[in-house]
Amino acid sequence: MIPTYNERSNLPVLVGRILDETAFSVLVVDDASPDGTGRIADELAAEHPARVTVLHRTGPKGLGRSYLEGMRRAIALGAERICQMDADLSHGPEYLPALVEAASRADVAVGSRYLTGVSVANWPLRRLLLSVAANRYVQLVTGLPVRDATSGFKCWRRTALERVLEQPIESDGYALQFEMLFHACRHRLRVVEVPIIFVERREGASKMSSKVIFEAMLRPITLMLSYRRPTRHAVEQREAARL
Ligand SMILES: Nc1nc2c(ncn2[C@@H]2O[C@H](COP(=O)(O)OP(=O)(O)OP(=O)(O)O)[C@@H](O)[C@H]2O)c(=O)[nH]1
Ligand SMILES: [Mg+2]
Repeated sequence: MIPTYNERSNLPVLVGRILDETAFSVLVVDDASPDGTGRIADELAAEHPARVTVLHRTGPKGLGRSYLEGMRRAIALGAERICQMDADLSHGPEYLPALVEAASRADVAVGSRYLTGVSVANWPLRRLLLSVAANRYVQLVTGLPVRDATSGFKCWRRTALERVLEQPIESDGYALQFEMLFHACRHRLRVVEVPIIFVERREGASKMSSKVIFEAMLRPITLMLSYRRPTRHAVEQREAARL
C-alpha cells in the first residue's frame, strides 16, 4: 500500500520495480494529487489490472486517513500480509520479501533505519538528528521497544492489523506510525525489526511540516495519559463486580 501526494515522477519507477522484482500487488492511495499522480496510477492499473489497484480518496485529505482507508481496502481485497511504504523511493522494494517473511514469524515487521547504527543515505545532519531525537523521545515516553518507531516501511499480518484498526487512532503524520505500534504492543502483538537502508528522496517535495512535528511531540504524552488510566469499559466491569 503506497500513499501518494504529488509523486508523479517517483510512482511509475517504484511500481515498475515492485512489479519486476517481486510477485506482490500494489494498492496506490492517492489524495487527488494536483500534479496528476492519480492519473498516472490509473494508467499503471490499466496496464497491469491483475496487480495494480488505485484508491482515489475524495473525503478530507491527510496521510493518516489515507493509511487507515488504504489498509482497510487492502484487507477487503483479501491480502494476508499488508506492506506500507512511501512512494518517494526512500523505501527500497528489494526489502519487501524480507519484511513479508519477518511478518510471517511475527505480527508486524518494521523496516528499521536504526538497527545497525544509522543506515540513512543523503539526509542532511539536521534531518537525521530530528529523526534520531524523535525516536529516542518516543521510546522514553511510551516505553515502545522499537528502535525505529517512526518508520513508514512496515509489513503487517492481516489479523494484527485488524486488531490495531479497531483502536481509536487519531494521529495523521509520523505519530501515526508509533501510535499503531503502541496499540500493537498493548495487545501483545509481536513486533520485529528488519534492517533497511533508507535513501532520501531525489524527486518531488517532502510533506513534513511543523504541524506534523508538533503532533509527534504531543502524541506520546497523550497516549501515555490515555492508557495509564483504566478504560471506561474496565471501570464499568469493576463497578459491576462490586455491586
Ligand atoms: N494520500 C496521501 N499521501 C501522502 C500525504 N502526505 C504525504 N503522502 C505520501 O506519504 C509518503 C511519505 O511522505 P513524505 O513527504 O516523503 O514524508 P516523509 O517521508 O515523512 O518525509 P521526508 O523524510 O521528508 O521524505 C509519500 O509517499 C507521500 O507522497 C497525504 O496527505 N495523503
Ligand atoms: Mg519521504
